[in-house]
Amino acid sequence: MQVKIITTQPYDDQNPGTSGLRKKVKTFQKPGYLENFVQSIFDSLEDINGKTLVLGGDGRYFNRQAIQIIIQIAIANGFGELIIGQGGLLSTPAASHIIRKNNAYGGLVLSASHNPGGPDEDFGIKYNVSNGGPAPEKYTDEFYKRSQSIASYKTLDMADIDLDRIGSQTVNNVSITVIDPVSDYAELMESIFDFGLLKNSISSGYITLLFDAMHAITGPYAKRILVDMLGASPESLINAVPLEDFGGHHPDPNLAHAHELAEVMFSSLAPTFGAASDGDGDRNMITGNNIFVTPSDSLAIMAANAQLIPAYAKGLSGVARSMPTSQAVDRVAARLNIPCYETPTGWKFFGNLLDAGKITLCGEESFGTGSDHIREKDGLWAVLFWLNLIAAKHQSVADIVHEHWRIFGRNIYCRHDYEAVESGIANELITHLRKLLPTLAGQSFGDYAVKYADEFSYEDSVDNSISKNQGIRIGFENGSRIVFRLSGTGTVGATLRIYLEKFEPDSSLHNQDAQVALAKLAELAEQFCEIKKRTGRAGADVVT
Ligand code: VG1
Ligand code: CO
Repeated sequence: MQVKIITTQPYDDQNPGTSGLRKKVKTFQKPGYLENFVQSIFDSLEDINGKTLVLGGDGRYFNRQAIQIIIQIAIANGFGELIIGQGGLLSTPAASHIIRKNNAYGGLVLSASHNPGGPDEDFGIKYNVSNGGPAPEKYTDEFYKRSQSIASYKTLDMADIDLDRIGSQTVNNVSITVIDPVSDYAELMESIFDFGLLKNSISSGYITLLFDAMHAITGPYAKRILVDMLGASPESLINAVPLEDFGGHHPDPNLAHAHELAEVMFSSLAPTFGAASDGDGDRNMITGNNIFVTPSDSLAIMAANAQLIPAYAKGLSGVARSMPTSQAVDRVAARLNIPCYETPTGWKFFGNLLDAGKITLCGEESFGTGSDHIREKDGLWAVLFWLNLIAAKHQSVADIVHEHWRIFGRNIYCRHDYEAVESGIANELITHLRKLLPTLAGQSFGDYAVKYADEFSYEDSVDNSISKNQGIRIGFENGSRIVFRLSGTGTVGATLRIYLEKFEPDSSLHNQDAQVALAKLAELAEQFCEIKKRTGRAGADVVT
């Protein structure tokens, strides 16, 4: 088949955000839009000739069409092998593992994660490098630069590949293999956790569970691992059939969007453990009978108990968290006498630390936790980690959390999101905060004396790259913090995230409601940024 060179015009908005390029499906369907971005990626990469590329997505609307388009561009650009998840499906963590396992050159993951799907909703594409992790900024900057001057892309006229049939075929000397999307990942999970113990705890009835796949990618993964391998009842899974529009919901595992799960977990019918995962399977929400575990606490608890999990029995080399994530894990690291790194938001910043063996576990407040087993956050891994902890400690989720707070104190934490704010208003707000910062140092607001007020800048300790303007933070003498950031994953206007954190050492105060405990900080946040005043809104759209 003849390679065709198609003339194209650049689009000016192909700048990848926190996790790849995310836009409305309608944008991706504009002539040459997807093609331009994929070609810009391939143009930016060196020596792709004959190399292996992994392809898969979260199954959202436009996934199948996009995979066929990418297959043609990849063949035309000289890749030697394509490995594709059956049905065009791969969870983000499975894609990361498959890249690593096959020593692939890289992979393209099609997902807009927790954003809704459907013809009028979101689509996304992300390039992962050979370590299985999201491309670092030096790559994404290059992709963007290339997209601004692209004049043509390469493709082929070829029949669609049958994505549903597992097996290999050769097209234009390129080997194309459709693989089962679950098997390799399930095998990896079995090598990390004590499946024997988990099976016994489930069959004896000590652990009962409910997993909400939110009609997204983890349905088939959860069925294979939790039901087929570990013996949980099929009723343990809800919304387990992946749908192109996620049933019309946001596949976002938090108490607001995973409300079906939340209702059961906060009722008399609650099983011992409940969890949910997002569109592409990299996020997790952990709950127990009448308790919700904040992602920041989850990371800290995992770190404190990791030695109970077979793969981490030898201990942790270090831990890392994104800047807005609560400092609960810092306390654990100090106790374990291991390093704790603070990185900007986005999993790509953990890659170098993981590759260098500087950290074993890492996480973000946005329902993401993971380890050195792959280079993405991993929803089902977190679920299995918690199940393994419950089984090994023979404690309920609530007991594990309360015990942790007794030992380390509680970092009371909450995030307020104001979504789809008009971009002009959001930018003015940030400019206003930037001007305010130098005036805050040394000021006191009731019990809150400002210790520092700055904009987070990160220097990677492995390659010394510097990332500036990674969030505005105001820290107080009593350990409390307020952080402000604009989201880099939204597709409409701007989303302002306000992160509030307060340390509470006194165990008699550990059971207070987070919103009550953080009320004063929320008031200060409004005083500083004036989001309600500027937008006329009564409050945040989502509180997690
Ligand atoms: C959000 C989260 C961030 C996460 C990113 C991708 O980014 O805050 O922690 O890494 O989503 O997660 P932002 O820029 O909107 O705050 V996922 O599950 O969308 O791949
Ligand atoms: Co995700």
